[in-house]
Amino acid sequence: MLKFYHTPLSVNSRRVWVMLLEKQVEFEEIVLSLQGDQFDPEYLTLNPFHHIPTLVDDDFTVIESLAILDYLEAKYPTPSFTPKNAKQIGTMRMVEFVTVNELLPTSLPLLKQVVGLPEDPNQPLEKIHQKITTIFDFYQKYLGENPYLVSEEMTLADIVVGTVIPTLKYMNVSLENHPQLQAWCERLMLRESWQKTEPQPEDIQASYARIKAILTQKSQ
Ligand SMILES: N[C@@H](CCC(=O)N[C@@H](CS)C(=O)NCC(=O)O)C(=O)O
Repeated sequence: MLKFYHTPLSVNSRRVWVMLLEKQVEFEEIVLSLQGDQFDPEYLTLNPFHHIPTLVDDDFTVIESLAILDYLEAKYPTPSFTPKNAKQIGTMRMVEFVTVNELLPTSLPLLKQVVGLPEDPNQPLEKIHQKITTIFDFYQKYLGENPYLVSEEMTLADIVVGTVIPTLKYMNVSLENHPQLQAWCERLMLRESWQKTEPQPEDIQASYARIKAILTQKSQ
């Protein structure tokens, strides 16, 4: 059976968790606290970068959440979350990479602030919010009046963006100027996979000290 090493509050984990539930595959869940257990020698043999998520499928180990999504998509093709059309595939990948390479790094200073780390004077809040608006405009351009971001059906792009955006409210990022994005997000959140993996506000708040410790270690 698949073994899924993860931490429920992590957005990097959640996209894989949602995918496993959407595919309805059986898996064993191994929860890491990230309070040192990610450095266990046994875990480091699976993931030398001491990160979650990690997926183990018998003798094959996959790290990096986007690679895990691709692996699951290839191994369990039904239901499919990859379009067939070249432009749609290109759009799906763009949206996935914009999320991990633009949205997550841009919102990191907001997370740092929420967990109580000092504000970086080189990254004023106004500029961060402007950049987030640019990213939301980008998503909304592809969403238009469609039910999903890149096609009539849900794709990996919806899973990747749709598991990050709901966490941004904890960083005071609002969707009020992006009503289509807001409606799309609310629709995704009605799905069982989103509801089962939705972090509880009290768990998020309780995790701030742990996130602060991880972010402090990273910047040293
Ligand atoms: N690019 C990786 C990022 C994984 C990642 O940064 N995971 C964080 C939690 S969100 C982690 O495991 N941090 C623990 C550590 O760095 O020791 C992916 O998408 O899987």
